[in-house]
Amino acid sequence: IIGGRRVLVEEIPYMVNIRSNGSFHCGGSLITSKCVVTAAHCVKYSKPKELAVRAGVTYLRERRNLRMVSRIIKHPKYNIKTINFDVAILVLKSPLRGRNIRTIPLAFRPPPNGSIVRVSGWGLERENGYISEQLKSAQLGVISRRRCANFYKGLRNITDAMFCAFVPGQRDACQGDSGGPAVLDNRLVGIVSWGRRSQCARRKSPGVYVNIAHVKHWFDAVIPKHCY
Ligand code: 4AZ
Repeated sequence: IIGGRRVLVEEIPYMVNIRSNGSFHCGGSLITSKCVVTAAHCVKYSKPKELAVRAGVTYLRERRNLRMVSRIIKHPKYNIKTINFDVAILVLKSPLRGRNIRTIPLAFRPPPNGSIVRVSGWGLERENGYISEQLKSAQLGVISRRRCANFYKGLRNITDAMFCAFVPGQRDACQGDSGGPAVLDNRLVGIVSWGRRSQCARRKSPGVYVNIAHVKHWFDAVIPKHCY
C-alpha cells in the first residue's frame, strides 16, 4: 500500500495473508470460517498443497493461525490475458476462528462513482520498495468505468467485472496487495487486481479491482457447496 497508514488487524479482522511455499504471496479476505476470497492471478500456477492462509495477524512475522488449503476454485470465466473475472475462492482444510478473526459479508451493489473504499495489505510501500512488515490501509476514490477506460485505452479493457479507484499521485495498492480487500460500508466490494505494470500511485494509472457485485451469482453457487 502506497500512502495510507499502518493499522492493527483488529481494525481489518477479515484480512488474511496467503503464503505460497512458505513465503508471503498475496492478500485475501475471509468470507466464511472455511473460505477465503483472493485474486485468481495470485493462484493461477498454484496447487492447494503449496498454499496456506494466515489470519488474525498484524505483522508478517507472526506465526499463529495458519491453515492449509484443500481446494482452489477459480472463476470459470477468469481470463489470464485480459485479467477479467480475476477472482478465486480458497477452501481451507479446517476453519479459522478466534481473536481478531472475523468474516466479511459480500456487497451486492458495486461501489458508486465518487465513493471512498478502504484497501488493505502488506504490499509494497513504494514503487521499487519493499513489502510492508505491518498491515497497511488506505482510502481511495472510486472513478467511473469510462474515465478509467480512458487511462488504459489501447492497453486493456475495463469490463463490468472491474472497477477503478485512486488518489492520483498519493495512494494506491501495489505489488503484494493483490487479492486483498476493498471495503465500503463493512462489505467486500472489491479485490485488488491490477494496475499499470510495476507502477503504483501514478497520476494517470488508477488501481483496478474485481467488482464483487458482478460475480455475486458465482459466489451464491460456490459458497453453500464448499464453505460450511
Ligand atoms: C500487483 O502487481 C499490482 N496499482 C496490484 C495493484 C496495482 C498494481 C500492481 C495497482 O500486484
